[in-house]
Amino acid sequence: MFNLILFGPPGSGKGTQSEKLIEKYGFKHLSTGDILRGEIANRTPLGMEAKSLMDKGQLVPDEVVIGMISSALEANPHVPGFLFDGFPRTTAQAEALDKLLSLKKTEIGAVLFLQVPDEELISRMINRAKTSGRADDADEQVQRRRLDVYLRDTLPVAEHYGKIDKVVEVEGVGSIDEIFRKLTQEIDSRKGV
Ligand code: B4P
Repeated sequence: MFNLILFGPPGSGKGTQSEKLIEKYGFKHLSTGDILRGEIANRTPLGMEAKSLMDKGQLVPDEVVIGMISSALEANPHVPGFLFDGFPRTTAQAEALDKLLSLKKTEIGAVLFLQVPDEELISRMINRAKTSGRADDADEQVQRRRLDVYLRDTLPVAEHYGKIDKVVEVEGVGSIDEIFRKLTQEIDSRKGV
């Protein structure tokens, strides 16, 4: 089993690249953002709680997302690997993920870290707002808050995995295919393809 974290700031292209990676490698895609937006669309109590936080650019509580990931791991015992997209977003989430994977006798193979400058991130979110209908994309103040939350709460996750030499920085600016090629090179060299 080879498990991957696609890591990077909001709007860095994690969702975009995940779609291509799951098609190529057959990973089970676990996007906490997508799962939460599904809960919102279904108007579940969890979705309603998450929406008010997400619309403000804040993170959903750790115990909620850890519970979602734990259930998803249980529900998928026979997959070639998991692709975590948008998770972990805090050190507490990373520590919980490590424990959950070790119970399954597996671990994170690599953390691919998409590098994109702030101004490019803002411009991508503004563009995505035109089609996504996402409240967290539409307002520049919320976009800036998401970047602040990322720097404060999420960047330490890269330090967590850096200590065990799992982080690989990948340039996230350029064409989607070019970035995909770089990601697949890194995966293939680690999977031993
Ligand atoms: P997410 O759904 O994870 O979304 P994201 O970080 O905004 O975007 P992503 O990096 O996937 O960018 P995309 O490919 O779409 O999070 C949303 C919210 O959910 C969070 O703010 C938080 O509130 C909550 N949440 C999620 N997970 C959580 C967790 N674990 N804990 C707590 N809260 C959590 O790309 C962005 C845009 O750029 C797209 O329009 C795309 O077309 C474009 N693009 C992509 N690649 C490009 C390229 N190479 N060049 C130009 N444009 C490109």
